[in-house]
Amino acid sequence: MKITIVCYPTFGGSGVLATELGMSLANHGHEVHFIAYKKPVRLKDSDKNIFFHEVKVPEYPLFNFQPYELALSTKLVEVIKLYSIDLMHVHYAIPHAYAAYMAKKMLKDQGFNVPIVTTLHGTDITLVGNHPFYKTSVNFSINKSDIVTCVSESLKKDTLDQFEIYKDIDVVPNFIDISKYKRQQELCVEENPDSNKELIITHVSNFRPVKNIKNVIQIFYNIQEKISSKLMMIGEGPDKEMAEDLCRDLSIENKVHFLGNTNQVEKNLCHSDLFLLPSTTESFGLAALEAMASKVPVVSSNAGGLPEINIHGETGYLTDANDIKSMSDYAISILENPNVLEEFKIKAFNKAESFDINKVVPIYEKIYSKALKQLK
Ligand code: GMT
Repeated sequence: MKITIVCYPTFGGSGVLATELGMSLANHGHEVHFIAYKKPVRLKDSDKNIFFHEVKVPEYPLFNFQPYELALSTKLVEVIKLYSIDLMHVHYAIPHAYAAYMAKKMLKDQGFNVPIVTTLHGTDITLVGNHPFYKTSVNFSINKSDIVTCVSESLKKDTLDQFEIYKDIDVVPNFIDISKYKRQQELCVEENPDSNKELIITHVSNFRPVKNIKNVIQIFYNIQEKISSKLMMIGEGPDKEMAEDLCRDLSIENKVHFLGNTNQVEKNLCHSDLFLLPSTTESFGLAALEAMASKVPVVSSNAGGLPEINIHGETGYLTDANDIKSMSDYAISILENPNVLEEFKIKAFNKAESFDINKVVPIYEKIYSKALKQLK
């Protein structure tokens, strides 16, 4: 099959997932064409069957805002015709599903019939998409997609509650390549065989307000009072400076390391003992799943789809997003006893295995076949 994947090229979960999916489809022999405004950060150059097409939006003084959707739909039409593409898979409704619908209409006019699969990721529904400025268009483009998928049962419910959707929505969970994490764990043990080390707590995100970064720092503050530990903060984003200030105010700046963005999160996670994710909204929590695949238990909020991944009392614990005390107590209860920690690590990894890439990518392949069949 020849597939175009439209996604955000950034470190955010939707772009990461779309890139991993595309690379896996290419491994399965499909021809995959990524379309984005920049090369996706996780996309490897060397992969065969993979193409990248950049959407360029030239500056023009009349435009206060550059018309990205226009440039994207034009690029879709061009690529689909040039490479005889069978199907568009767009990740994140805004503005990708909207641009795909325009492309589909233009192509139809020229005698090409190309279906759209839209995957909803979270903030496109729960935060941005339902804003009155966008809602009508988001609702329209979801309904006009040939197949709609979303990444958790919780996001499906939110979508049906907040929009008027008359299409079926298939839940296809996010995934990880468990073999990659297993390999990394072996390397980590070789590099650092001494297990009597200071405990490492990790947080990975885009440091946006929904990630509740302030709580990550507060929870770590409580942990380090009882347990010798350090905190690794991975990512970049608007609340980073506030978090750095808070660390200084609490005099823990020497124990908190801000590492910036990374393309190889598994290398940091394999040395970690606990992952914190107190988000106020989280449709799935790919970062939590990546931690679990690295044998790291998760203390998280119970928001959105997190309870579908993180199992309370088994792979970690869940509380309300602002219940700093319970999160701190739960974290300490896992970390203070090496046997308990080991048990949580094993269960976290076992749960992550159920989200392995080999289980999930074939579901997308079936969905593509269904979308193509529906055309006939
Ligand atoms: O978490 C973010 O702010 C980034 C956002 C994105 O669109 O990349 O992540 C969303 O999609 C991920 C992949 O499906 C999910 O794992 C995240 O839970 C979801 N984020 C939110 O719902 C806040």
